[in-house]
Amino acid sequence: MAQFSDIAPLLAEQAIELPSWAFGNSGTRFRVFGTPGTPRTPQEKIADAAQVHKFTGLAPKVALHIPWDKVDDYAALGAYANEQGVSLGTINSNTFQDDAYKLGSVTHSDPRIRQKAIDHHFECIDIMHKTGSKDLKIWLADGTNYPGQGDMRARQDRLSDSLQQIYARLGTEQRLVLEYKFFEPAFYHTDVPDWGTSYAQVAALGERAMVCLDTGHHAPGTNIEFIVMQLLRLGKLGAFDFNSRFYADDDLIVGAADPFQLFRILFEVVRGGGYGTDSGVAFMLDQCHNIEEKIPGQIRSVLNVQEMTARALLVDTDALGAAQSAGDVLGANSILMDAFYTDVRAPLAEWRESRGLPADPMAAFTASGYRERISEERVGGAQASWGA
Ligand code: AOS
Ligand code: ZN
Ligand code: ZN
Repeated sequence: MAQFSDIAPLLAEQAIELPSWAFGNSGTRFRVFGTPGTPRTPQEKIADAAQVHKFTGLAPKVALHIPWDKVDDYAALGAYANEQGVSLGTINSNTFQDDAYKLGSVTHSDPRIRQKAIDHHFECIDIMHKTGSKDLKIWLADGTNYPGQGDMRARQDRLSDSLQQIYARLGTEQRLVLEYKFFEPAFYHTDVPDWGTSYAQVAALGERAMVCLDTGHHAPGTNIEFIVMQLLRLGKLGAFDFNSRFYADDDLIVGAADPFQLFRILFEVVRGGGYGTDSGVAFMLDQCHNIEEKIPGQIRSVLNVQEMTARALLVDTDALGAAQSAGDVLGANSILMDAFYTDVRAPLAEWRESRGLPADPMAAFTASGYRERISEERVGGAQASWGA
């Protein structure tokens, strides 16, 4: 197995983008629970996200969601983020909260509604120019609930046409990443249900259109690391939305439900050249914290990704390759498992200290008094929820 000292420099290349919506109140359709100190504005969400970076050094960017993070002056918002020690990242569009989109957005049969959805993406691209964002992330709620309700083929054709118009509007440094999800909110068919559909759509657009893989968006039992391998092989893995799931799209803390799966995914990321500053794969979290505190929840999440990345980097790939070539089934498996079972928490604590970061980010955040300060300061005004 590789030594921790061998992989330490690589760990410095890790950057995990945080979703602004993780800092707002969240819940299920049964109840949204409030937390003292919850942000009321996009600025307060960014300030909270900056705490995660301050204590972990892992999360230099914050992804925004339009219109949840709508402001008058995006350049000023970007400057504010920089003052807090972070910068603005991916812009997420939203075509799922407007009555007009009940039967679809960019796939809608009514040209006026389709245009409204396309125009929303144009607005997102205008914002990206002001925030300096590279990626436009599109997740669509489009689909149908009953067989016969819609013409699936025509909807796919309209999707293709809409995406072409959006893609054509991007600046030369900007990318479109198309997220897939197998069901919900539509229950019979979804217009972008799987990686194959997303791949087919983005491949038709061009080089700067990529697939976004949300780890919670697959049927139980899906071999997600196979999809990671395939998309990297095809040069089309643009971004991750990391989270974990026990049942459906649970949006729980990444690595909480199945750390081994996270390890397997990250091993394929490393194996396929998807790790590191120049890899072109954006690591993002897409989580909601319903009952746990949000800033500690995000700290736990980025540390989980870091721990599994370190373990994935520790795999002795030469020995693994040799075992695979020799047909040594159990030997190959045990080489992978050796790395997975390596506890990297102590060396990572040392690694953090060597970089001027706290050995225990969670304890350092608790000791900082930030939680108490925002609980006192942020009274009045409406707390941000998962939406606005
Ligand atoms: C929805 O299920 C998708 O995961 C989206 O990426 C995201 O959660 C939503 O757009 C909120 O930003
Ligand atoms: Zn997502
Ligand atoms: Zn989701």
